[in-house]
Amino acid sequence: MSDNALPRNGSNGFSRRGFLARTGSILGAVALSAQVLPAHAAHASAAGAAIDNGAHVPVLVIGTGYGGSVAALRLAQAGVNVHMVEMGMAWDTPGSDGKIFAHTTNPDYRSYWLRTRTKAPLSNFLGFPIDKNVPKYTGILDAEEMGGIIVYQGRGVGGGSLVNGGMAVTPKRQNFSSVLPSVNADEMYATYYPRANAGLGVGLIDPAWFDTVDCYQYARVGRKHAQRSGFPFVFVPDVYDWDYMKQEVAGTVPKSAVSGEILYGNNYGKKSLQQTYIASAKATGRVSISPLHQVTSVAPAPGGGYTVSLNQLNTDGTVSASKSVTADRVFFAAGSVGTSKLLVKLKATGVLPNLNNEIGKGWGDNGNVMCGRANHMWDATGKVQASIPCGGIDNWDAGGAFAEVAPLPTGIETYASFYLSITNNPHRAEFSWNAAAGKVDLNWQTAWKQASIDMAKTIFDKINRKEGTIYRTDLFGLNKIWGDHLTYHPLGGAVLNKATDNYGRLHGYTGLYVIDGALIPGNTSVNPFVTITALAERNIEKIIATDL
Ligand code: FAE
Repeated sequence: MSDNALPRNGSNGFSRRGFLARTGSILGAVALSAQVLPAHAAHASAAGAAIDNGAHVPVLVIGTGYGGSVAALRLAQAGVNVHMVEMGMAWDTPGSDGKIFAHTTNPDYRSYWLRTRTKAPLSNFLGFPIDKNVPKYTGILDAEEMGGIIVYQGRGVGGGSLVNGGMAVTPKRQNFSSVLPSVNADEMYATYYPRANAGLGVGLIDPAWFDTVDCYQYARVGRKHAQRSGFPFVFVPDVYDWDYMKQEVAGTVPKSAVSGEILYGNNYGKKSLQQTYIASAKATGRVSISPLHQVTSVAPAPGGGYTVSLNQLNTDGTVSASKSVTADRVFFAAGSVGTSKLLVKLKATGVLPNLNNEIGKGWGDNGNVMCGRANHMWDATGKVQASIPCGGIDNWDAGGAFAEVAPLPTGIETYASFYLSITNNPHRAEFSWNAAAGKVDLNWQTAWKQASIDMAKTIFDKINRKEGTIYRTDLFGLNKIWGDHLTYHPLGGAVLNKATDNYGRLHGYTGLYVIDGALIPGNTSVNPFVTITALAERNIEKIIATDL
């Protein structure tokens, strides 16, 4: 979810009746049935014509998340025609309920990437499991199980911006040298972070409004507890349209954040990449997009450039057509996991043998770990909670943790405070080719999260001691305090200045580039997409100036 995750039910929050119905069904009184797919596949519509078999394009971008969208826009503005290939759907057509995206509380066929059962990040509520059966569909959120960790990723035109909470955080300047050691910080903070923030449409909540509005009571409780224990509480910028949220509260526009939409898409209010970089890229007339096309191979073409193999997907995940196209240049922007998996496979299977031995290395989870605290009755967190977090607790320098105060918008008063911490976890994993299974593995160990738990505890043990409160044990299973099984923030696998040069040019192959979260060595000290965007802005500027 935002960088949060909530079990809820009913389009206007987790109603008491809905909650009872759900727990009843979980207890066996009523079986949860799979929803039925609409007769005709909504959402499969393409943003323009799909690429033809045999086509040649000057630039092909694999993936439509942050890195890919920056590359497409800036190349197009420089006069280069770009084709973007995206394995997920276009997400531009309403379903039979009139909405493009399913509600958080009522996941349906739109919600998960080719799963038959939901895999909510926060799997339990009051100890009861909340997952349910859904039809297999090319839905918006991928809960990709990579050995010791579940990596949540957005699927569709806009990548992670479709599902995330929009928290748009620039790392503190003094931490930047550990985030991207080979990058000039002066340039980033003077030019590329401001450019990224402008391009993304980042804004800050009005602090006076924050102090009064019901839907941020949970965050005010979070602030009070942080400050009473001596921790700084900082407002966190977001790409959500704050004026729109005020109108939601006033009841003058359809509700999204205030009704708890998040994780499976926001129907209103959030400036995803579809509304920002991708809209600008399309407006140049030089960018076209093929949704439901998955890249399977990139190989040197006999006459120069690269041959790119694609599978066109049906909405049940089956392949409707295999295509082969050529491109003079290829940008890998399939996200940390997507780019790493492609490159590791292509190197190991001899398709791109000259890639260097750094491919697949330096992967981290941005130290993500979740927890909840049980408050006293006098510290109610509110029935209505805006799904967009707006503040965090900063104990990075002293304890290695930055904790978002996240919503738990169940629609009932839970007296719970919920947090997603980003921690300075030192562990890095490596992707490798598993020839027997024909797939790429990641050697992350669940036990490595203990470092993150210890860092998060520097905040929450102290708050619990001060407030006389305890951890919630009902959110991630029975008697389980820590959500240590997942990440929302995969980073690394083709690290800048190691697998690539200092601007993302892959070693070994002229005209192949990495331009997404795979470049960042495992941690950004805050939520990552502003840094991914700013780094892409920096790199594409250099590439346009020198390579084209
Ligand atoms: P990404 O946005 O993942 O885009 C990659 C795209 O490539 C995807 O659309 C894929 O479907 C596509 N793709 C992959 N493989 C292929 C292939 N073989 N062929 C064709 N297409 C392919 O990459 N970050 C923040 O900064 N703030 C937040 O509040 C926040 N909240 C989050 C909440 C959730 C639930 C999740 C899952 C993530 C959140 N993130 C947040 C993380 C953020 O969305 C993520 O770091 C970026 O989206 C990564 O950007 P990339 O450009 O690397």
